[in-house]
Amino acid sequence: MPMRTTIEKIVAKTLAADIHTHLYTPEFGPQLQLWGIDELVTYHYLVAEQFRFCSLKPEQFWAMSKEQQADHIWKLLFVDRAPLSEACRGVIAVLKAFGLNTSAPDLKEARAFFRAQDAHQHIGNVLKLAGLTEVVMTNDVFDPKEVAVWESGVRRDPQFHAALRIDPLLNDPAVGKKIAADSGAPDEVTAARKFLDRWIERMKPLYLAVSLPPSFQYPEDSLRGRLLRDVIFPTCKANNLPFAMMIGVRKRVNPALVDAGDSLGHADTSVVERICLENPDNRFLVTMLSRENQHELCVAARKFSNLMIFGCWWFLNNPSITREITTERIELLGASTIPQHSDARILEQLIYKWAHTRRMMVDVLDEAYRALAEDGRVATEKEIQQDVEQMFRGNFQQWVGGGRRNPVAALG
Ligand code: HDL
Ligand code: ZN
Repeated sequence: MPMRTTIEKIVAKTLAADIHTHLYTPEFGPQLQLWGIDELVTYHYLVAEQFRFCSLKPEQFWAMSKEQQADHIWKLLFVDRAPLSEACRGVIAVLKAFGLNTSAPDLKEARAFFRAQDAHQHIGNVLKLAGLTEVVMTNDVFDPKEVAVWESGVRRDPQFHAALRIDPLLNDPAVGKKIAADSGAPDEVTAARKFLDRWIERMKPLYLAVSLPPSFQYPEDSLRGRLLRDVIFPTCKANNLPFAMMIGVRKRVNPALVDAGDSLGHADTSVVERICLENPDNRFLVTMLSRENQHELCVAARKFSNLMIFGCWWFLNNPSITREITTERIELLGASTIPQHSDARILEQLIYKWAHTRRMMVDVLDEAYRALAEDGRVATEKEIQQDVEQMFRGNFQQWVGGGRRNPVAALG
């Protein structure tokens, strides 16, 4: 069997763990658990794109209902022109996966289809179509809507793991002060530790996570610097939890676009190296938003085995760039990284985000194994399977399961 055919077969059938999404189970309610065609077509990536083709002002767009927004975007980006962008192609791929008309003049058929789905059964269908064993949520304990669900004692779905996201605590000094004031603790550090311990106990997260600006520095004479040093790193170590840092986002460069208004910047990768060096017993998951930072991150991961790099985040999740990043990761790090996460906000996005990832992985792996063969060693089917399993699931399972890599037999 030709090498490429073997790779295609293995990549297609190997299930993946999606380590970063914004998805929820139905128990979290319709404001948090997003699915269906109106949510797909009003994804904030498409909200940003539609402003490029019309003269609507943001306030006019936001004044429309969700369905009116979806009808407007569908006509502008999918009917009046070819849906050419990655985010547009994604919606088309989802419609095709469910056998719906990808050239429909309106959303009537799609709306009827999604409305006819049973929420829980639909989740199972989508995970199967996407080739996933599980997903990790992004649980914002500073969102009153989400806090209310946790306090109601939400039923935990074994395929939807929790991740404790703490952006406000680290990026807004007022939040640390408020936690201290509310808890009556003597200072922000003590209060923050108690706050996190309580949420870790309740949520049982697989990791703690934060997104950080390009200007992020450490050590830093700031509340964030003190919280990282005196609370986050010790808390993660004490609970044997990885800490995920997603670095490089510049929030709301155009506030009027809301979630569609964020941008990126080049960050200082030496900060990641310093944090890994100073916290050898902590495990870190890191991704960065600037394409140039991704190459620097590959080199950092060669220096620190407590650094697991993951995903082609956000503006990097486009085939032209994911191919470059995944190739340089394999060239510098072999199969020891987590190539992709979906970042899906709407359930059915899993289908296209993972289909596009698998399409890219086949090309990249085919090139890598061909080069290996030309250099004199033909990888066996078993070795290819082992590499794909490790990248799709094994590396993450090791990382959240304690980080032991191929435990070395105890030295005699
Ligand atoms: O901070 C994050 O987790 C980002 O992924 C943002 O949610 C961003 O808006 C996004 O959806 N990116 O894909
Ligand atoms: Zn995200």
